[in-house]
Amino acid sequence: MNEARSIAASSPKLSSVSSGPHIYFMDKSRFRCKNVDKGCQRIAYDIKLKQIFSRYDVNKDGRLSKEELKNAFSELGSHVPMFRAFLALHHADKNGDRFIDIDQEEEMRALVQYAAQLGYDIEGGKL
Ligand SMILES: [Ca+2]
Repeated sequence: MNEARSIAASSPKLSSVSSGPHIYFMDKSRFRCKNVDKGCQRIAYDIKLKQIFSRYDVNKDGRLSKEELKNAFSELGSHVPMFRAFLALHHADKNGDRFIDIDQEEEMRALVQYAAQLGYDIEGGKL
């Protein structure tokens, strides 16, 4: 009897709590998709690209070799990943050591810039 009463008393509260934030979240995400400006989307896209490239430093030496770049461009959906790796090095290897240094801002920015202008669709985030 006591248990039944406490369930009855708590269930309206539970349903209002569970539907409330859900509706709020849906509204919020619709708002976000429609109104965030392109600049913010571009920043998020660049960050994601940087994360993808960083993941491909498989030997963890802090830099991306042509082979590692090839694998990254392959994940990004390139049909010619070796060619893209070659061109990425051409664009972004500023000190000419044939690697993209992940910790070197200038090289990573140039790499991300090169990849971004190719317009890869990363998790539906094509720009
Ligand atoms: Ca370099």
